[in-house]
Amino acid sequence: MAVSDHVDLPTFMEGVKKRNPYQPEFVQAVQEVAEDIFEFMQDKEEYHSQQILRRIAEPDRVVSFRVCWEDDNGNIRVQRGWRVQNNNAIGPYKGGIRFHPSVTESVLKFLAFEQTFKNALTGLPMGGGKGGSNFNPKGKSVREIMRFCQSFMTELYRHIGADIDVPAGDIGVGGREIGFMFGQYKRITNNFTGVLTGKGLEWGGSLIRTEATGYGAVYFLANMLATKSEDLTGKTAVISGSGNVATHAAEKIVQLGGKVLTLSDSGGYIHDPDGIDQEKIDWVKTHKTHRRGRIEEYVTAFPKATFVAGKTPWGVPCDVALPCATQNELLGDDARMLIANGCKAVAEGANMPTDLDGVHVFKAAKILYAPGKASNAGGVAVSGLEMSQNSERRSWKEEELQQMLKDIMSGIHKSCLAYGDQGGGYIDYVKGANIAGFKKVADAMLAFGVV
Ligand code: NDP
Ligand code: 2IT
Repeated sequence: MAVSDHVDLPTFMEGVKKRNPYQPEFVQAVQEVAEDIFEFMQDKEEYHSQQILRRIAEPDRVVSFRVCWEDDNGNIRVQRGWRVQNNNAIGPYKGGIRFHPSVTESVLKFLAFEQTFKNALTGLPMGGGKGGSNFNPKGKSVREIMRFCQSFMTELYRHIGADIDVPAGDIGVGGREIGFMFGQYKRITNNFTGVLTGKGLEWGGSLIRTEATGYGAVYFLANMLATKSEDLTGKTAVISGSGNVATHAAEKIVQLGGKVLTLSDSGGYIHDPDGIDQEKIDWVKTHKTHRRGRIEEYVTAFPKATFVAGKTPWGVPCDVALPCATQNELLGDDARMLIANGCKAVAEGANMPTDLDGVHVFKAAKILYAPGKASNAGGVAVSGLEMSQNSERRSWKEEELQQMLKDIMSGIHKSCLAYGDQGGGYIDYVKGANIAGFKKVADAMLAFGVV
């Protein structure tokens, strides 16, 4: 018997913890997946003997580099940059770039690991990767952001390529930053290629990429509700975050007849009992994206709303909840509070917003609960469609893309049902997503042998 054979879950996790000291986010993400995969693998000898999960939980490579830039006062600033290339069994590495002071190797490793399963779920040929820097864009001038992005790309360019690794946006990286990075890539390589997604429409971007993550999360939520013969009409929604994902999730909830009660940022949350309608969402988009303002100022523009400093919005009673800000923003007690207040469904727009305690609470309560790797996959899915359009050197129509996004989200929902249906009307979407994503990557890895 090979030495690898049939270690149990606690022994496997001991090893992960030992090999990744001081990387709690990465260990957490692996634990959440391993809990389901160990059960699934029980009678599947080959996955064990070939150590497939052990190999997926060890990034293909982690590139770490120094990023020097000069601020507007002439000071030399030094940041850390990374690209984690987790797994390319089913396609080129693919995943966003995050600029936030909380970025560490652990955070990017968890995100690249999650991305591997998420990208597999989309049905498109994309492997998993993630990159970023501990650079804090808040309070920086546009020229400083540009210089930082250029410096970041001056190293990153040698590790990426349209058929190698295709980055995109994430927290702190939107269309403006993608523009600066694409400009620098093109300048260095003299190569106009689909090496980044989330590009502007004039230079290779795809329609609906900006909206896709938030819209996709709400399509997934609607798919879950439909299993109970329900829809979003008249439902109240609590949303965290006020960036790309949160504002587009809010927009789609409103379009489908729901009422959005909250949005938030790292300063706290706003609660608008009248509902955050399209006009108010447009105000938030302009305020947060163009004016780089704080959500707190919402109450000045819309005085019926209240602002609660330093808190997350999970105590506000609602029918559905969408955490769309960041990892570990919804803890076990928040999950218990949501359920006590009658929340029926949770769809994660962010990556790993719910901590392990919270995940277990949602599973035990058997509510409709979609993990980010399933419900926020719409963004990377449309990124995949942007890659296809770039390869074809053409742009598809908005209606075509809208339909493809809906179909992809329904396809992910079906995959979750295939592996997560527990009988008695309960679907464990976490289990369904983990197994469906794992199986596709694992079977490709088996085909390649020991590499
Ligand atoms: P944005 O930068 O557009 O917005 C991030 C939002 O989350 C802001 O409101 C921000 O508040 C808040 N936030 C960020 N970090 C923290 C923190 N540590 N504590 C509290 N609030 C925080 O990012 P996105 O909307 O693109 O990303 C949000 C989430 O969605 C992330 O988890 C990301 O990985 C995930 N995601 C994004 C996709 C995309 O296509 N963009 C695709 C799939 C997932 P503040 O302004 O105060 O910083
Ligand atoms: O977490 C994610 O899926 C993203 N930030 C989007 C990645 C992408 O390549 O579009």
